[in-house]
Parts: sequence; C-alpha cells; structure tokens
Amino acid sequence: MIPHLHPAATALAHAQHVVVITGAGISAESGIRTFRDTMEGLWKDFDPATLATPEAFERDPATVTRWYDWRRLGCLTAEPNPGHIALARLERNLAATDRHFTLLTQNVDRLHQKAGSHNVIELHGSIIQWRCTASSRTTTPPPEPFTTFPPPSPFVPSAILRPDVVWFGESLPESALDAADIAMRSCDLFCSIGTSSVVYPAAGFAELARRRGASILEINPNPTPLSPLATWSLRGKAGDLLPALVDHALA
Ligand code: BJW
Repeated sequence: MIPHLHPAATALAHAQHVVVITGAGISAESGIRTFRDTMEGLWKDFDPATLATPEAFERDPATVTRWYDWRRLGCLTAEPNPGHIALARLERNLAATDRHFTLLTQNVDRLHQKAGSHNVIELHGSIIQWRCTASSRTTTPPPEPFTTFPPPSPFVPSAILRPDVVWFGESLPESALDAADIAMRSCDLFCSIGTSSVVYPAAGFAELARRRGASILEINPNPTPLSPLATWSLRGKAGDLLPALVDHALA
C-alpha cells in the first residue's frame, strides 16, 4: 500500500455517503485531453472563449461543431481506465453495504457510465448527445463523423444540432444542481478527483460540503485552489491512486 493513502482509505472505509466530483483529469489516462494542463491541455491549441460559448456557436456554428464532432468521436472510441473502474467498484460495494454513493461529473465523455457507474450526475451535459436548437429535443447521433457542419436537426426543418453540453454563461441543468445539492446534505466524505477546481458552480461544491461537515479528499498530480481546504490531498494520477485507495478501503 502507498503509505500516505492510509488515513484517506480509513475515512473511505467508514463513510456512510461518499460524494465524488470528477473532472477531465480522470479521463486523461483514457487518452482524452484535459482543458487546462500547460503542456497538453485541449485549449493549448483552441481558445475556450472562442469555442465553448453560445456566442461562438452563433457566430461560427461550422467551426464549433467541427471541434465538438472531433471530440465526440474521440470520446466514443475511448475506454474507461482503472480510475473510472475503481469508482464503479466503490459504488457497487457501498450499495451492497447499505451506504450511499453519488458521482458528480463535469466530464461530457460518458466514460463513467461505460465503466459501470450508475448514479452519475452530468453537471456539464454530454458530448455524445446533441440537441435541436429549435425544439431542444435530444438525439444520439451514430458513431460516424457528421457530413454537414453544423448538422441539420432531425426534428425541425431548417434547425440545426448543437452538442448537449453546458457552455460558459449557460446554466447547469436544474435537475443536476438539485441532485448535487441533495447529495451534499448527507455526504460525510467528498472526493474531488482530476479537476482544476476553477470552473463554477462545480468548483464551489467541496467548500459547501465542508461547511456541512464532510471531510475533503483531493486526488490530483498538481495543487489546485481546493488543496489548502482539503483534509487530504493525494498527489498522483487517478488511475494509480484510486484503485489502491479503493482496494485498501474495501479490504
Ligand atoms: C489529473 C490527471 C490524472 C491531469 N489524474 N488528475 C463564480 C465565480 C467566478 C465565475 C463564475 C462563478 N459562477 C459562474 C461563473 C462563470 C463561469 C466560470 O466558472 N468561470 C470561471 C472559469 C471563472 N461558469 C459558468 O459560466 C457556468 N454557468 C453558470 O454558472 O451559469 C450561471 C452563471 C453564468 C454566468 C455568470 C454567473 C452565473 C457554466 C460552466 C460550464 C463549463 N463548461 C465547460 C465546457 C463543457 C463542454 C466541453 O466539454 O467543451 O466544462 S468548460 C471546461 O471546464 C469543461 C470542464 O468540465 C470544466 C472544468 O474543467 P476540469 O474538468 O477541471 O479540467 P481542467 O483541464 O481544468 O483540469 C484538469 C485537472 O486534472 C488538472 O488539475 C490536472 O492537474 C488534473 N490531472 N492528469 C488526476 N491522470
């Protein structure tokens, strides 16, 4: 066992309601680029302000949908890594012992579901699903590249599709915010995994959980604004630390 895991693993072993929030870092080991890492972040080549806003989509829907289609195809072919799989295993084990587990994810890649997690709340939507700009109806396009940018809506003639994700300046789905709030009311251990903790409102959840009495565990190779508030900050990759932590807690 990695020695510094011990106190956090003990807390996990005794927790009654574990809430986990994940960010792009947990999918990095599945080959999906993160947003803000200095050397390899997705936005090293693409400016988020240019592409991840409703204004950008209105201005240049072709470029924005090309970028999202390229990422959609990458997510569809990616496989969950040991970090995703460890969280699915933790959920199954807690459920089997009448304890609670809630997974809040900022990721749009659906890899948690592919790994077998069930109680997943998608805070920033999903890139696998697309939405009609006129009717808001959603569809799951086939796993081939789009041939028209922006893709036409199958629901309303002359309308187009956009990715069913949350852009800057847009509200998070109300159902997701409500579910997150309810989970944080009874959570006694809050784990923040692979997120830079800079994008709100998700970045504020750990502080909220802490004020409600939960311990905070962070897993990230780098320090974040959350690190000083965390009860335990484990420095390393989610794909290494999560399986070891869950193994130890469930032993
Ligand atoms: C590893 C690793 C490994 C690497 N293992 N770890 C309060 C204060 C200030 C501003 C605001 C505020 N409230 C709202 C705002 C405005 C805005 C905001 O937060 N701005 C900040 C940037 C300042 N928020 C919003 O607009 C939100 N809407 C909203 O609040 O509506 C109401 C409102 C609007 C306007 C004003 C006020 C209220 C919406 C946010 C939507 C975010 N959308 C995106 C794009 C989704 C679609 C897409 O995929 O393209 O979501 S932005 C992008 O950032 C994406 C991510 O989910 C999100 C978070 O990024 P994440 O996951 O943390 O990734 P990275 O790359 O930042 O970090 C990766 C981490 O992994 C790093 O720390 C690495 O070290 C680590 N790592 N390898 C473990 N192997």
